[in-house]
Amino acid sequence: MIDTVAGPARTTAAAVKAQALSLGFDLCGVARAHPLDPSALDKWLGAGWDAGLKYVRERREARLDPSLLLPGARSVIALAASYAPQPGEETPDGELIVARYARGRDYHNVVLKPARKLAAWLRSQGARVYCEVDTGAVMEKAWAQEAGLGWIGKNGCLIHERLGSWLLLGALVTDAELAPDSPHPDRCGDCIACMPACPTAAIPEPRFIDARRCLAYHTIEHRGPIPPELSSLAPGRVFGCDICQDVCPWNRRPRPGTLVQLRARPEQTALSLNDILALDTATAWARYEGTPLLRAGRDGLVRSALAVAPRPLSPAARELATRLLADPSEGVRIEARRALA
Ligand code: B12
Ligand code: SF4
Ligand code: SF4
Repeated sequence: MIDTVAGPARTTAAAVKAQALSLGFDLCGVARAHPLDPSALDKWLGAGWDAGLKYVRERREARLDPSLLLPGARSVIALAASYAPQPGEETPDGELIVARYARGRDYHNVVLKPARKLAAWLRSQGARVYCEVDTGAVMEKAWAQEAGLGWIGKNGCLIHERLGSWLLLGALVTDAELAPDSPHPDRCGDCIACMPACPTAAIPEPRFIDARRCLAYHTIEHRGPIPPELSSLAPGRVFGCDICQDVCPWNRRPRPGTLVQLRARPEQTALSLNDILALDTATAWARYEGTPLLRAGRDGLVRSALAVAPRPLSPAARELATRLLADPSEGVRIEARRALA
């Protein structure tokens, strides 16, 4: 593809990609900005699979049309940073398992920082840019597939042939006209390993996740008690869930990632149940500030720990849970009652 410069900006796709890689991203691709086919998002919302996540539903139109985020949008720059394990990395002992993406620094900041630097550089080249990571109204997986970074697997995650799906995504919308890459073909083939592996049957159809049944939703996004019929199906998954990615053949030997801040820290990988049951807000902040774990807050972590704690509780855990029957948080009180029942 010829890399041409058009519009107001003085840059090329090749220059943007070189800049993105120098900032620590593992992958960068370009798609032409256009309105997305609304059918998949509308099907997901219509079926109630969004579990009432307000931020997705409320910004439906902007999610589907990048020109509503940036008038005159011409290109979408898709970015990915890998958090694949380092060679020889092992999961330390602990009753509570943290999802892999949450074992390092908070990716919202780690990935947003270089994305903002890339946006600033593009602006210095005369382009206008919309820049958000994760929380913005951008369908990051759809753009990543269209920009050739990988394909959306049946487990609902974007997969790269050599990096697997241990990727965090970001996307910039810009008025710079950049030579687009070709969309990535699907490589799942006949495999369906992830679908029956999901313990809570949260993948009703290939590529669609029913957040109402997904442990990632319940342990990270949701406040309040977790339906016991779900939490009992994946003991120990205290923050997020990786089961549908762990079973994926493309994740068997992924190349390790570049950004050191995303590397797993042992103290954030497997947590001690008794430590979490004894957690107060000040300790939670001191221990987990700057990590994704604080997104659930002290109440969310303690609530999830009680919900997914392997049963029966040890005598020490029972004692701690008994104290939590009088906790100020209603979600914690309810889960403490259930754990002791
Ligand atoms: C809401 C949300 C969730 C929800 C819903 C998940 C989901 N798959 O939709 C919940 C809370 C359950 C969740 C869980 C997780 N999430 Co999340 N989540 C998001 C968020 C904020 C929006 C996703 C969204 O809009 N979903 C609605 C559906 C309809 O949209 P979509 O899946 O993108 O679908 C579009 C395309 O994929 C396409 N499409 C969909 N289906 C089909 C089918 C076919 C046949 C075709 C051709 C196209 C197609 O069309 C859709 C509309 O354009 C994104 C960030 C972002 N801004 O995009 C992160 C994001 C998807 N999450 C991420 C992560 C890391 C996770 C977890 C792995 C965390 C964890 N370990 O616990 C789990 C994974 C669960 C799973 N198996 O997907 C990463 C995924 C990285 C990757 N490799 O794909 C993202 C991109 C965040 C980021 N910035 O890196 N998440
Ligand atoms: S993250 Fe866990 S609960 Fe959610 S779809 Fe994957 S396996 Fe199922
Ligand atoms: S487990 Fe199989 S079907 Fe599921 S995402 Fe991986 S390759 Fe695709």
